[in-house]
Amino acid sequence: MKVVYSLRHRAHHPQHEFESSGFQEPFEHPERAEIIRAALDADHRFDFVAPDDWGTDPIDAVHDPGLVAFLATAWEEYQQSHPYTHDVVPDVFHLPGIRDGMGPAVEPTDIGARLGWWCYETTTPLTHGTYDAARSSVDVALTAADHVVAGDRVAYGLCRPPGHHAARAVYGGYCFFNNAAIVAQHLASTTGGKVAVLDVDYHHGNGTQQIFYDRADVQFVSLHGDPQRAYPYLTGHRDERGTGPGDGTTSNFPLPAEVEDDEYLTALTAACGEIDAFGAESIVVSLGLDTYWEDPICDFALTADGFERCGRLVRELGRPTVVLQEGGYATAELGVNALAWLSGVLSE
Ligand code: Q9C
Ligand code: ZN
Repeated sequence: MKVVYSLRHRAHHPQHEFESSGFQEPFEHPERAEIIRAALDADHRFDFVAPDDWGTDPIDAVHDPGLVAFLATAWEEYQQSHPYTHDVVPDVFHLPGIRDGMGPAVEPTDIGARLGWWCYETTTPLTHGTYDAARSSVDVALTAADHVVAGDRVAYGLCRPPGHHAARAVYGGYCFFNNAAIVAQHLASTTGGKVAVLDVDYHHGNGTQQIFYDRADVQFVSLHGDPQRAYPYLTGHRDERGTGPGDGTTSNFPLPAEVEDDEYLTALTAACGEIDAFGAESIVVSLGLDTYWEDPICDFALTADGFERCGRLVRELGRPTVVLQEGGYATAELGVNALAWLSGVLSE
């Protein structure tokens, strides 16, 4: 299996994460990708390749072009008023209630205010190298997709930063550009066939769901912690099924805390059944490993053996598959867990 990896991910390295009303050590840090790289590198079944440069057009195909333009210069612009700031974070957010009954807001010009226009929460700092890392993550994803278009049954993009919380015009949840959505759009437009995104990160992939919510040709299927208790709280309920031409092409499986391998695999079997019934010709997997029992910020209870079984189920769908890394914060176990999931998807 091809593994697409770039060391440019390391350029995104926040010092702090403002979460639960305090500064934490960032959960999303460079070591995550390096642990996975080392585990796959030591296994002869994986061939490492470097990403190609895809430019910004595939990003603008799913995001507001203003988001790319903003992220390209925001960190440097912020330094003019706040020199030597390592982690740039908004402090005033654009919530619709602020202008309720007075018509829509217009994008402010102040850089601090623009941060809260394009970003929806406090745990996703911009650092000096964030834009470069986020661009490289997109390149990694698209290059993995390219190998699948060229005939590989499956390829893995070791994306970092992750992507599935980035919506059309806002970033957050450790995500800047929605790698999975960019790949799904690329596959849909280059192959002309139906594409399914299977999102197995612990957190609901709000960004991916939103981007394809009215689309008949791209299906979004997600298993995740119930938004009643789990980030991002506002999306991922069972009754969110798509809209307009996309009515029925979104499927959500919110799950209870402490869900174990067997119960999870039952839900994943149902999710895969929906992909089969939709008739997807290719599959993009948003692979979060934060469903692991020891994950420090989530509450599922999957094991490495469970991950291997999950990979096998996806394998049984028999479609060309692009697997993209999303979350997973039990750092020491990430290599073993990624290897387990990918071994499952490689099985015969
Ligand atoms: N107190 C991914 O796994 N923190 N993103 C929520 C709630 C953000 C997770 C804090 C979690 C984002 C890709
Ligand atoms: Zn997650």
